[in-house]
Amino acid sequence: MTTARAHTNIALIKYWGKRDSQLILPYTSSISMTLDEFYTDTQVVFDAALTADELYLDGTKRDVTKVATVLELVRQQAHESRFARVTSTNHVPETAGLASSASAFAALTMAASAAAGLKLSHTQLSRLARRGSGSASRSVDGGFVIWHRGTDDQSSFAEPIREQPTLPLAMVVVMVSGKKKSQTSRQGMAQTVATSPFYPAFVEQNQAAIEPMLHALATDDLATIGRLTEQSSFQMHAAIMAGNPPFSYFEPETLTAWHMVQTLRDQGIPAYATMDAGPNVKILTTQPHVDTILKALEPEFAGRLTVAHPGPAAQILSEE
Ligand code: 2P0
Repeated sequence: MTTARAHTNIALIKYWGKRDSQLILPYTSSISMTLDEFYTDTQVVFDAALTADELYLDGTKRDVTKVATVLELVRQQAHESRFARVTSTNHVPETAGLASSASAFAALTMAASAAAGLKLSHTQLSRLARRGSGSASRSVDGGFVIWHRGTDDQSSFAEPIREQPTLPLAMVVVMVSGKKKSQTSRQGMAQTVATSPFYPAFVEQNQAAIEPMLHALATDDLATIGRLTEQSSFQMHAAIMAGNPPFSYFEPETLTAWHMVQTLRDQGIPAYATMDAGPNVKILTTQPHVDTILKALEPEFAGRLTVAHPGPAAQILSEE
C-alpha cells in the first residue's frame, strides 16, 4: 500500500490539442507553474482479492476507466497481475474551482508504480502520468515545468525548467463559477483541432512562445512572462471560439475579472490573466502586489479568491 501526493499546475504556455490521442502526444510544448495550495493524495494497493480495479474519490466510488488505463500500463511494466484499489482525496478549496486531473493522475502514477515495486525516474513517471491526462505529466515536478511535445512516447515528457525564476511569483485564483463545465477539456480540444480554422495559428504561435518564455523566466522578466502568459491563454480561447459549432468556456464574470486585471495594470500593478478550460481567472503577479489585487477584486468576488505560490514536486507520503 503506497500513498503519494501531487500538486496541481497552471499552464503559462498552454497545452491544447493532441496529435495522438491514444498516447496523448500534444501539438505544442507547454510551460506551467506547480501550485503549493492545491493537491491530491492517492493511495494504491494491489489486492489479489479484487476482480476489477476500483476508484474511491473523496469517499465516493467512481468510474474507473481513465484510472485503469494508467494502472494497466503499470501492471505491464511491473509484471503485476492483481487489480488495484485506488483511494483518492482532493485538497482543492471550493473557492478555487480548479480542475484536479493533473494532480490526480500524477499522484496515481507515483503511488501505483511504487506499490507495484517499480523504481521510476521522474521522466518515466511523467510519461506514464501523461497517458492518464496530458497536464498530469507536468505535475510530477515542482516549480516551473516544461512538457516537451516530443515526437513519440519516449520523447514527450515534462521536467523542471533549467533556470527557475527567482521572482516571488504568485497566482490569485478568482472563482467565477464552481459549476461543472459544459465541455470537458478532452472534448473541447478535439473539437478545436478538428474544426477551428484558427488552430494552426495557435499551434504556430504557442510553440514559438516557448523559447521566449524560458528566457523570460530565467531572467526574471516579469513583463514578458505576463505578456506571453496572457497571449497563450487568449490565443487558445480564440481558437476554441472559432470552432464549429462556436463555443466558449468564458462566462460574463470572466470578462469582468479580466477588465479588473487590465485596470490594475493601467495603475502600474503587474497583473496578468490566464484562463483554462473553464470560466475561472488566474492572475499572475508577484507577492508584494497580492494584497492590492485582492483588495481590488474583493467588491466583486468576495469569498471566491485564493492565493497560490510555486509548489513542490510529487512525493511518496507513506509505504507499507
Ligand atoms: C493546460 N488544459 O495546459 C491546458 C490549458 C486546459 C487548458 O491541460 O485530455 O485534462 O486529459 O490530456 O490535461 C486540461 O486538459 O486533458 C489542460 P487530457 P487535460 O493546462
